[in-house]
Amino acid sequence: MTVKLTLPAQSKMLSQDFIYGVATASFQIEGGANSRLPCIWDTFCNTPGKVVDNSNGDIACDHFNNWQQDIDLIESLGVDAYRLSISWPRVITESGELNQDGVNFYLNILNELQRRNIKAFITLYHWDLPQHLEDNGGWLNRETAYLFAAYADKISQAFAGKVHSYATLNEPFCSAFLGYEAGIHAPGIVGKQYGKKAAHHLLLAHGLAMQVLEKNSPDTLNGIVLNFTPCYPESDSLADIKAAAFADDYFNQWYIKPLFDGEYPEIMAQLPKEHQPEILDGDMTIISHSMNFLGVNFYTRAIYRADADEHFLQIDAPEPRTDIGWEIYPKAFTELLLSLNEKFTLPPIYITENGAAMADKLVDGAVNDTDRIDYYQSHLNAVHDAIEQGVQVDGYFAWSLMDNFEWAEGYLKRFGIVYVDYESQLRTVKASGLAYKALISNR
Ligand code: GCO
Repeated sequence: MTVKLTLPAQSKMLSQDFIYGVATASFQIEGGANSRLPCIWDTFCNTPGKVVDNSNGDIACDHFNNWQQDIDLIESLGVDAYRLSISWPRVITESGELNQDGVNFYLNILNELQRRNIKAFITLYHWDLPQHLEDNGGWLNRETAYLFAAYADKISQAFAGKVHSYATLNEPFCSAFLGYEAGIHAPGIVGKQYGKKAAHHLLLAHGLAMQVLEKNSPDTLNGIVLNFTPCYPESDSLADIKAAAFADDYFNQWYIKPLFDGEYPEIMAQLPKEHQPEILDGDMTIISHSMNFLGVNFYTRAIYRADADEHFLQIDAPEPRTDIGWEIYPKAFTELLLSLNEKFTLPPIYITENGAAMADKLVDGAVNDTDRIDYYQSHLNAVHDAIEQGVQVDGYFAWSLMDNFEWAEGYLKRFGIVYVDYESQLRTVKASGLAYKALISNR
């Protein structure tokens, strides 16, 4: 039974400069929904059948009221950094002005973090688009990219001197594909003609915001957070290998290649015209603005086989799996980091999310989540292996600080290293949280 997290004695991940943190996102933890504008996730949650347990983000972990105690909790874990996202509908009014009450909510948090020497890693967009912008076309409307840059401009001025790092977007793949193509995330739009258009506007928003951050906040680490689900062929057949490569371009490379190479993957030419984004002159230059860091989120891999009708067919994830059904396959993490490092000229990488949903049980005031500790151990090892082979990784964030609203899964899947009782809002540090704390403090 694993109760400890360890790394080889010489590991760079045991140096004091390697940053360890915990991560959250505004809609998933805050609640306080009455004190901000509605966002697309409010609407999605209120549409029957969209969220498994019919829950919503009205209260969530009530971090809106419990934030002080939550910062005590973060400090108690001994982490170097806290990755949080800003709720756009909390800080910007419908007419595009700063909402000072909302800004103050975050300023209080940033001041407390600073006082305790915890670095703030801010994500400007973790999926909670103001609903009034969606009513105007959302990410299918190019204008949203410019409104995002205007928000980034105002908020980065308001936060001056209090932030260590800004990520423009969290996982544009999820916003674009899950939100505007598969329709399983807000705003729930379905159709292949939409996904890549939304993706282009998201990436444009990122590039425009990078220009703003470079001007307003030149001393912070500015970049983006991408998620990767590496694609593996089911067999050695050429057809399966091609299917996996196509899926990789469609789901993964689509979001990183424009950032570093200024172009979309070649498979774009194989997509029907009406599925392609509309790219204006100069867009790719804006999108490929240089960055100070790349955030990488990793949870699992996916396996594909060739398919006569579609370019690829994803097969069911083999065992072992986490409680959300995702295969546990840490080798893909090392291989991902190596392949990104080989394909692109990257700035330093931060692992901005990694973690596992497990079927936790609170027994006698404790959660003995040794399965999650095993997950963390094997994935920390995977990062260590990539570093040993030459990849520059400067930090690692556990997803998540605490159990929270897991999007379309509602509150049924627990990713925290801290357990949340949603009735009492009582937090209990799980065994994994204690192990993470010990790893960090033993450096
Ligand atoms: C993500 C998300 C998190 C999820 C986590 C588990 O960026 O995908 O940041 O919000 O909760 O990934 O699905």
